[in-house]
Amino acid sequence: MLIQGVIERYREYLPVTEKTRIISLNEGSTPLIPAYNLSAAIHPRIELWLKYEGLNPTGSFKDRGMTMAITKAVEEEYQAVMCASTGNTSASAAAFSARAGLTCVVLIPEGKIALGKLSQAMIHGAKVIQIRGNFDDALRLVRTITENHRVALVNSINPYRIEGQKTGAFEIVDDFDGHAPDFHVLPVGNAGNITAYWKGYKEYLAAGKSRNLPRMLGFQAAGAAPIVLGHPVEKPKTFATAIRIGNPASWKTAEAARDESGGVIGMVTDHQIREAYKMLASLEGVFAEPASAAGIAGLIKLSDNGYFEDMEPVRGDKLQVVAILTGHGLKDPDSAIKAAAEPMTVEADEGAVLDAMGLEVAEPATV
Ligand code: AN7
Repeated sequence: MLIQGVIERYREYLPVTEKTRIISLNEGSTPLIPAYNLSAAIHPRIELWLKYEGLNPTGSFKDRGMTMAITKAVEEEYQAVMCASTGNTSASAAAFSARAGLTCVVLIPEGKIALGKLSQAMIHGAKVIQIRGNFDDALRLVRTITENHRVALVNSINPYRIEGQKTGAFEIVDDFDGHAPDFHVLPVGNAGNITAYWKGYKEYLAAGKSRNLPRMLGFQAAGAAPIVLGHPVEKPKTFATAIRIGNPASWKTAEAARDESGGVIGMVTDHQIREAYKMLASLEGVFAEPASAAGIAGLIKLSDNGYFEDMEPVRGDKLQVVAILTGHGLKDPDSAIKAAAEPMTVEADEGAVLDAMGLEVAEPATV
């Protein structure tokens, strides 16, 4: 079967009609990868799966919501769209807008978005405007401008974004042949994704496609943890720039996902995020961006605190956990280079290379 995007795959659950012109890059249908090594490193009773959203066309989960938002912007005859972004939303909006022939304007915090994301917004021809302020300032401006002008807002406060993103939950349940995992782990920034996944799980249960619901476990960076602290953070700080957000737009629905599911929204330090980021890459061969590793860091923290000790699996003898790896590691090469060991430089000489490899130069063979 030909690969298709999330609107075609799940059209009966989405607000489209036969007449809708679908703008798609064949997003979604991302792999659910078993993480044997990480599972063993975290807890003997945990069976961890990684949903690798970095393999979407623009390298992040944002494509699921953006195909829907841009499709509807075209249907509603907008000529231009606009978003605030810590990077991935802008990359996705720029790509889908290019495909649809729409003008795309992105507002980003100056100097605080990863190189890969900036390069995407630029090459797809978006009008990139850097502001001397943070994401929350940018979103405030975008809300005001799109209220007063005929420009579609494509941040996740646009309900079509949430509709598209909920398809991630459908895919997980479909991959597991009709059940949700015991726990669903993900990073939380503007809180659209946790809102969308919870909506998707509930809709699939109601439709009789899933037998159960997961507990939702969301994690913010400690320097940008408004939901955990219970108040907005004016100057959010973290090296995981994707989730450097101090006043999430979907705050209330994130709390509802946590409370209705019996889950947790916690926080992890930059050190814990960096360790999880390296573990993912070195133990599993999966390269995700720093923000994505916040979920894994949170899972490790909960496990270390004994959270899973009294938990009973829905089936089998393992606690099944799905972690959403929201963005590809190549989005942010600077962070990878800083976190990893420096490469060696030697003369172009066999002896020098063997020496660097820790091997000895072979003695000439004796007859
Ligand atoms: C890799 O691109 O907010 O809680 O403007 O890029 O749904 O916001 C990105 C967020 C997690 C948090 N992981 O998701 C943006 C933006 C990655 C991200 C999040 C983002 P939400």
